[in-house]
Amino acid sequence: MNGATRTRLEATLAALDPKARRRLSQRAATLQREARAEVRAQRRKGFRRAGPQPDDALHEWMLWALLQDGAGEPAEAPAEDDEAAAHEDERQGVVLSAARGAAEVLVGEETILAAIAPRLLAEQATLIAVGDEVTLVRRAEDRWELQRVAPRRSRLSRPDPQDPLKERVIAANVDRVVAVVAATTPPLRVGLLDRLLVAARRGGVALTVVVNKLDLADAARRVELDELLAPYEALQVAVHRVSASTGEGLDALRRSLGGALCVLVGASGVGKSSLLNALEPTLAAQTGEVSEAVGKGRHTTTRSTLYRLADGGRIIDTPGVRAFGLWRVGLDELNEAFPDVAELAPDCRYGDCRHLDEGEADCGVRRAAAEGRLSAPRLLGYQRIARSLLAEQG
Ligand SMILES: Nc1nc2c(ncn2[C@@H]2O[C@H](COP(=O)(O)OP(=O)(O)OP(=O)(O)O)[C@@H](O)[C@H]2O)c(=O)[nH]1
Ligand SMILES: [Mg+2]
Ligand SMILES: [Zn+2]
Repeated sequence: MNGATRTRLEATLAALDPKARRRLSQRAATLQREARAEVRAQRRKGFRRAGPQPDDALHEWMLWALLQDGAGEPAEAPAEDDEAAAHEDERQGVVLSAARGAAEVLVGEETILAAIAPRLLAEQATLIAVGDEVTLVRRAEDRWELQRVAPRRSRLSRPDPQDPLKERVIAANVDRVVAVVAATTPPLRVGLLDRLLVAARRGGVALTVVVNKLDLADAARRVELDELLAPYEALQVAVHRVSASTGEGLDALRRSLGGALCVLVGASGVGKSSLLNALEPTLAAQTGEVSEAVGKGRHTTTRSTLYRLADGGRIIDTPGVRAFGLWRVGLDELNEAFPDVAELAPDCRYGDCRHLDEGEADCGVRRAAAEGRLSAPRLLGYQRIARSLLAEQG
């Protein structure tokens, strides 16, 4: 929490009457106990939970409890006009796109460009994300300010590429992450799919895989793709094989996405924007040639944007990603995204086995891979992410 928030919380705490203070201190003690149990259950070295740590003073936990009650919010400036008028000048909407300091917000059928309240810019741990449900307040005839963000139901996040200690929310309140890969080029990297699966699960969102550019795949490549994708289908991840160019497979995809809010994610040049245009030909999102330049970081789509489809569905198109860092993911979350690996862990001799190398004797997971009961790419995929998580934890 920042200094201003802390000052407000301390003031609130100091103003409490003895009875309220006692109640708060009991609640804080409960929170602290729960946190201690949570950290114990993690049993991971270096695990840090959000908020105060179990060994922090009870005072910190009391401030934390107050923060949960919303006491950290600055008091709203008193309305200049009367209540009714103030309410007339408030609107609820959904963020279509956001840039530094301003957001395009869909309010009913109208798109409003609103300045983001300076308080939010300063205090929000993570900036406004596409898909956020927000409240706008009118500041002048033609000037709106984004004042509040509703709690997010789900999110797709990764560490901010510029500041890895900050969360970057790519899309908020989405129902489905659609991982787009290309049948031929750019090359399909299973590692990116694995990471998107972990991030989607972590954010409480279902994953769909779309293999685009099927028109470019010959029979042999199609068989290869089937083999690569079989483990995901076995995990109940929906896999669609489509071509934005010929329209093959698009009807089934459109049906399966239904009226959901989806976010398209994948490498640059796989055809995310082309897919969007193919699903809704009136949109004309900008697409680009796959060229040498792609490898040098040229992206056609440069800002995440939410588009509406005629059937009521909504799709967020995002700029291509090259790598996908994982936000607050530990081995437990990794296991959730690799249930085929995790279900073999009881066969390992040691309960804390990480299934990484020869140093870990009698590993049931590696044995299963050696005997062909677990596919080698799945084990490798698991190990790659597990190693990077352990390296991050230091
Ligand atoms: N043959 C073929 N080409 C496709 C298909 N879909 C897209 N393309 C081409 O692939 C190139 C890249 O498409 P985009 O839609 O711009 O890719 P993107 O994923 O949005 O790329 P970024 O915005 O940079 O992340 C364009 O030249 C498209 O014409 C397809 O189904 N078949
Ligand atoms: Mg694009
Ligand atoms: Zn093991």
